Amino acid sequence: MRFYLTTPIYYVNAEPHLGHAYTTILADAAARAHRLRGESVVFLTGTDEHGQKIERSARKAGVDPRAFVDGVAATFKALFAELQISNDDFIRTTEARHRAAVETIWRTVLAKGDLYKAKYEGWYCTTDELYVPETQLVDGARCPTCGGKVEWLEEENYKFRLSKYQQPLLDWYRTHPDYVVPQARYNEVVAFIERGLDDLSVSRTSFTWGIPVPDEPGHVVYVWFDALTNYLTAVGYGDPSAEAQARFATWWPADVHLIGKEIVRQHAIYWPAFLMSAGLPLPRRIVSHGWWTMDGAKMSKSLGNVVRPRVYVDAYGLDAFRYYVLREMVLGADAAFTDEGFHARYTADLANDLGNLLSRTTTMIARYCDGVVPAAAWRDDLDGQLDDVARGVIAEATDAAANFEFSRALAATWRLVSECNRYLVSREPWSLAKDPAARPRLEATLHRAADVLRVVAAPVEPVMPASAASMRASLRVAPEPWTTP
Ligand code: ME8
Repeated sequence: MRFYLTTPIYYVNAEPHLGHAYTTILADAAARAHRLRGESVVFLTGTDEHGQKIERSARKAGVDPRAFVDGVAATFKALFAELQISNDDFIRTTEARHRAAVETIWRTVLAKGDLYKAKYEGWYCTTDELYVPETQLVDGARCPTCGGKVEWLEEENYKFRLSKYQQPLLDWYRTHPDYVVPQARYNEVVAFIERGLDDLSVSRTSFTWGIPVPDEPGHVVYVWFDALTNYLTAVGYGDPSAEAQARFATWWPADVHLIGKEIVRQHAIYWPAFLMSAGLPLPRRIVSHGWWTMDGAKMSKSLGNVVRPRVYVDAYGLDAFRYYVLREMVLGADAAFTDEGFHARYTADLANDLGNLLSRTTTMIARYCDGVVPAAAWRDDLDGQLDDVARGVIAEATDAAANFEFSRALAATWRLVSECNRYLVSREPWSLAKDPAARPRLEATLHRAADVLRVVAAPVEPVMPASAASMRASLRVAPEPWTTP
């Protein structure tokens, strides 16, 4: 069993914010859950470092693009280390291995007859690095995706015969009804293809910060054609060594490309078409999530309305931050990040529900049982009910996590935490402890509470690895896989 999971590679025009942290934490939780199920995992993230936007940002900063991208890429790496992201690789599109991969796919697509020279005359959004058809402009001059001002572009390009892949893409989508998650995004993709696909410019000639088009001086590869190829590069594409070829055969196609909803079209239409042209298998699934908003607008580098993860990690701890973002955002929907929301979840879910259950259980085991979890030789209906809830919760959390729905997985898990707190309140082990005749009931009660915590530690682990470890340490139980009932 192998699982190859990717995040978008992030533009290095500015330092990372909550949005980048979120996608990467979500991917990290999924990667950890798959590893806990005994699968071998490649979890890839990285940075997208070419194109006009980056070149301009470097110029604005008064720095050479190479030095500029080195500096910003380092801030992404540093943040991901702080967030304890367990990525297996970090790709930068300015690396030699990536240039080799882009040259290889370019030559393959050219040999297929899918590239031709043409002149592009039209609108371009540099923020999104997208060609914008006149008909899609908002207010005659704004990008429909980011709302920023588009620019008029006239330059010689290579075009990719995207139109040729309209029917193959529709056929693919008809036979893969779960290809893009959630369903609403799938429907948008199919509708977009059905409206008709125009050929797409895939090289640029009015600036130089990019991968040179092979044998074609003056052209650099369009940044999206360059960036999407990163998913191939990381598993060995473009490297002729036997080791790399074997790696590519093992790991391609990717199991999941996890992305934000604004880049579904590039991943669900352009990328599969490039791969079909190159004769390569398509990734198995595209999972997209919604936006973090602030003051009603998408949090973005260009608007500057951003949350810096470090502020919350420093104030509340890393696990609380990871918990909040994964619990708060329902997959596919937007979510508002607020200080009040963060504080409320921190207090209610972590300190009160889970924190109390753990502290009262371990305190009583220490006080009444010399710190050793007792055996359970006694039970009644209340125990049976708790076991039923535990079984249902684990089944739901497992299913939800497999679908990147960590909010649902955590909500289910916390139902068990609350149920167990209620169980303790009904049983009153603190009163049972006063009556020697009630000893079997006391031991069974503490056993069961400890066992619920053991069970809860499994779905907690991918989200809050350190907390799961400390829960297990205080109960003296060994780490165990995700699916323990
Ligand atoms: O699009 N809420 O890079 P990018 C949630 N380089 N997620 C957010 C977010 C928000 N407000 N803002 C950003 C690019 N993200 C390209 C990708 S892939 C071959 C090339 C996250 O720096 C989300 O995952 O603009 C989104 O898709 C990604 O960052 C965009 O990052």
